[in-house]
Amino acid sequence: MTRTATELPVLGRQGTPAPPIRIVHLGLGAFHRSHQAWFTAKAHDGSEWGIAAFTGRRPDAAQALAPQDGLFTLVERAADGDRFEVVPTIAAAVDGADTERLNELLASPSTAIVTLTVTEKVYDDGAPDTPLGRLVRGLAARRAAGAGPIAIVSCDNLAHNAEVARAAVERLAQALDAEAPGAALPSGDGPGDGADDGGLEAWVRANVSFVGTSVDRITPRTTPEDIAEVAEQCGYRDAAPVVAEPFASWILSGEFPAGRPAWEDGGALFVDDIEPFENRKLWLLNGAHTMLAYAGQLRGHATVAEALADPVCRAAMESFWDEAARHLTLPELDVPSYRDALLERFANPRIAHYLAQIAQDGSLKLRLRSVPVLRAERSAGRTGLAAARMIAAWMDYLADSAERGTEFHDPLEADVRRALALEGRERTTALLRLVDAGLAEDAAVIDRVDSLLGTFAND
Ligand code: CS2
Repeated sequence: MTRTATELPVLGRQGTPAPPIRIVHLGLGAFHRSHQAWFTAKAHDGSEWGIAAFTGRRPDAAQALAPQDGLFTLVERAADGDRFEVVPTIAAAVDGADTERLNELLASPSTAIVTLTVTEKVYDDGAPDTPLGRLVRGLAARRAAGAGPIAIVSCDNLAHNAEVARAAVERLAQALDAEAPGAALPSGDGPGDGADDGGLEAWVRANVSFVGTSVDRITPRTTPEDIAEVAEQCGYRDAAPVVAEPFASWILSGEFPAGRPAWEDGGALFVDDIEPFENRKLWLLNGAHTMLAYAGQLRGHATVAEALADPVCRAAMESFWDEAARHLTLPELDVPSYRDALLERFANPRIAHYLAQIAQDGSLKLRLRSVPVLRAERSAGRTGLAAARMIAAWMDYLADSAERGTEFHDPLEADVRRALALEGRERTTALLRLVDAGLAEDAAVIDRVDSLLGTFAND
C-alpha cells in the first residue's frame, strides 16, 4: 500500500554529522545545488568539504533546506528516465540576511573558498547591502581575525568572471576603507597578513585569489510535480529537490591558496587560459538560449525543446553558431562535437526549460552573448547578421510584451520602457544603447538591426 506524502519521513541526516564547513556559497538556488554542491559530492574528499550556502534576496531556500539538514535530492532527468541522488554537501543553509553568521564563517581559518552564483547583474551594483557588499564586510572580518588567504570563485555566466569579481570586490573594499579608515586592523601576527597596514583593499590584493570559471548544467525550476515524484519514488519528503540534465561541466582557472576539494573527480577541468572555454559556453550555449528565448516566444513556443523543433528558430540559432564558431578556433574546443551535444541537450523532451525564464535580464545577457560575436564579425569585415538578429528579436520581444501588457524583467526596465515609447529608428537606437553604447554609435549596425525587426513575427 502506498503511503500518502504526509506519512512519509522527512529527508534528513538522522544524527549523522554534516561535513565540516570549509566553503561559503553566496546565492543558494537550484543551480548551486545541481552544480557546485554536486561536484563537491563527487570529489573523493567531498565529505571533508561542507558548504554553508547563503540565500540571495529571499530566505525561502534556506527555510526549505534547514529542516532537512541541508540534504536535497538531485533528480537527474535524462531523455529516457530519472535518476535520484541525495546530495550531502550543504552543511548549513542560511538566510542571506544573517551577516553575523557570514562574518563568523569568513573569519574562520577553516573556510578556504567562497563560491558565488549571484547573477550577472549583481557585479555592477555598488551598494553595501548586496551579496558582494556583505562578502566584502566578511572579508574585513577575516582580515581582522588574521584567518589567512582565501579563494573567491565566481560561478556566474559572465566573461572574465574572475576579473569582474575582483574589480567589484576591490571597489567595495576601497569604499569600506574610505568609510572607516584604519578600522579593524589585525594584530599583524595572523597567517598570511604580513605587515598589514594598507587597508582592506590592499589586504584583498595580497590575500584573495579570484578563480575564473565556466559553469554549465541546465537546471530548470523545480515544480510541484517534481516534489511529488520524489516522494513517490524515494519514499521520503523533500521540499526542495532539484531537477537537472545529466550533463555537467565545470572549467576553472586560478589558485586555491587554502586548498580545494578534488572537483576533477566529478569531471571538473583545470586550465591555464579559461577565455576560449568561457566564450564557447557563453556564445554557443547561452547565446543559443537567448536566441531561442526571444525568437521562440515570438513564434508562440514556451520551452527550449519546442523552439528548437521549429525550423525557423533552429535556423536562426544555427546561423548564430556559424558566426560564433569563426571565433572559436582552438582545436581543443572541438566546436562540432560541442554543437552536436547541445542539440541533444536542448532537445531533451523531459526537461521543460522555459523560455520566459531565459528571456529575463536581456540587456545584460545580450552584452555577453551576442555583442562579442557581432563585434568580432564586424572587425573581420562582415556584418554579424545572425548576432544582430538576436538583438532585433529581443527588441521585438520587448515591444510585444509592452503591447500585450505582459511582464518582462530587466535590470534596465525603466530605460527599456522609456526607449519603447519612441518610434522607428530612434527606438532601435535607444534600445541598442542599453545593450552596448558603442554599437549604438554605429549607423550600419543600427540599420542592420532595424531591418531585422519583425523577423519572427508569427505567421
Ligand atoms: C540560461 C542559463 O537562463 C539563462 O540565461 O541560458 O541559465 C543556462 O541554462 C545555464 O547557463 C546552463 O549551464
